[in-house]
Formats: sequence, C-alpha cells, structure tokens
Amino acid sequence: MVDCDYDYLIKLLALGDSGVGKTTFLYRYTERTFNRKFTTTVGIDFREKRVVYTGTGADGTSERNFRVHLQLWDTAGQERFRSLTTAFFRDAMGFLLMFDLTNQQSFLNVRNWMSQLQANAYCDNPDVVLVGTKADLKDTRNVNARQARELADRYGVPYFETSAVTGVNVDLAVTSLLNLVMERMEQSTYGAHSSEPNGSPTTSHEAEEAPIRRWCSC
Ligand SMILES: Nc1nc2c(ncn2[C@@H]2O[C@H](COP(=O)(O)OP(=O)(O)OP(=O)(O)O)[C@@H](O)[C@H]2O)c(=O)[nH]1
Ligand SMILES: [Mg+2]
Repeated sequence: MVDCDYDYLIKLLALGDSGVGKTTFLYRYTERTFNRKFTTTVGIDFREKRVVYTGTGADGTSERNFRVHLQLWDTAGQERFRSLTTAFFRDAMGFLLMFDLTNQQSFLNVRNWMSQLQANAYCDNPDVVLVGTKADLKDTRNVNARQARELADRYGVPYFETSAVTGVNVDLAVTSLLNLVMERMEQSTYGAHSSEPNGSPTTSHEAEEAPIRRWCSC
C-alpha cells in the first residue's frame, strides 16, 4: 500500500564534486547523526523525511500547516556518472549545491555545477542553496568565507557553512531550500490565479504541465 498521508511530495537534489560530503550531509539531516562509513555513491540514491511547512491557505493570507514528504536525491559526484545524474536534475524542485570548505578545487567547480544546473534543471534560475561542508575542520579549511558569500550573492542564492559532524546549519540549509521551493509554488499559484482543488499550491514547472495535478500519485 502506498503511504500518501501528506500534502506535498517535494524533491530536492544534492550535487557537487565527489567527496564533498553529500551522502554524509543527507544522512545527518535524516538520521541526526554523523556516519563516517560511506563509500562513494554509485549513480544515484535517495533518502526521505517528513516535515511540516507553514504556508498560506487558499485565501492567500491565512496561515496553514502542510505535511511535506521530502525526497532527497543524492547524486554521485564522480565524472563517469555525469550523464546519469544530470538527467535527474529536471525532476528536482530545489538543489543543494555543495563544496568542501577544505578543498579549494571543489569550490572552483561550483561554477561548473551551476552551469550544469542551468542547462538541465526545470528552468534556468532554479531554487538553489550553496552549502560549504566540513566546517568542523577548521585547521584544514581552504576556502575563504567572504569569497564563498560573494559567489552566492552573484548567483542570488543563500549560503550556509555546515558540518555533518556537529550538525551545524544542516537543518537550516535544507529548510531554507524548502522555503524557497514552497514560496515559488505559492507565487505561481496566487500570481497565476490557479490552485489545486483543495486550494493548495503547485510548483511553477508542474503548474505549466498540469495545473491541478497533485504530486502524490496515489
Ligand atoms: N570532518 C568531516 N568530514 C566529513 C563531513 N562530511 C563528510 N565528511 C567526510 O568526507 C568524506 C566524503 O563524504 P561523502 O558523503 O561520501 O561524499 P560525497 O559527496 O557523497 O561523495 P560521492 O558519493 O563520491 O559524490 C567521508 O570520509 C566523510 O566522512 C563533515 O561535515 N565533516
Ligand atoms: Mg555520496
């Protein structure tokens, strides 16, 4: 039996160089603990979590709690999986673009990942949060906070420095991305004067294809 006791299925996707900590970050977010045992991801994987999002109701002004089922797609950073992983970009609603604060090259590669996103995501300015990982490794840190913030500002996206070891900013990074995705949905719903039968919003890219379709497929 399919478990469909939620209002929205939201698909977020983590991307970035191999070894930046995508799998470890997502595990920390869903299990609330650090696991150092992961080996490199082969192709694509996903984790899930239920959260509550407080948004606006059908009238566009009153507050309402929505039950959100988060699907967190974990992509392989290795080059050999690139065509497979970028094929998943189109279906994701928001992106955690990650680099390793102890690895300058992974930061320089953020520009390439952003180009990949712009070419393959649902639109050319998708909802993205820039995440610097391994903030606990202060002694081997190799990326300047100002540089990272400037890059995020240039792209107009939020920036967080996180650690899967301490948990710092992990929830905040995901919640910020979820808020961006949900706000985009609300704007597309109320801006376009369209809504689902229950008055709750749909995403802009889903709305274009099927204005009254729910993500929950049951
Ligand atoms: N100290 C520290 N180590 C971390 C952190 N996050 C990940 N790591 C370590 O970094 C290494 C790579 O982590 P992964 O999560 O496998 O990296 P990935 O981005 O999923 O790599 P691919 O699957 O190859 O794309 C592992 O040894 C992790 O234990 C962190 O916040 N702090
Ligand atoms: Mg991985």
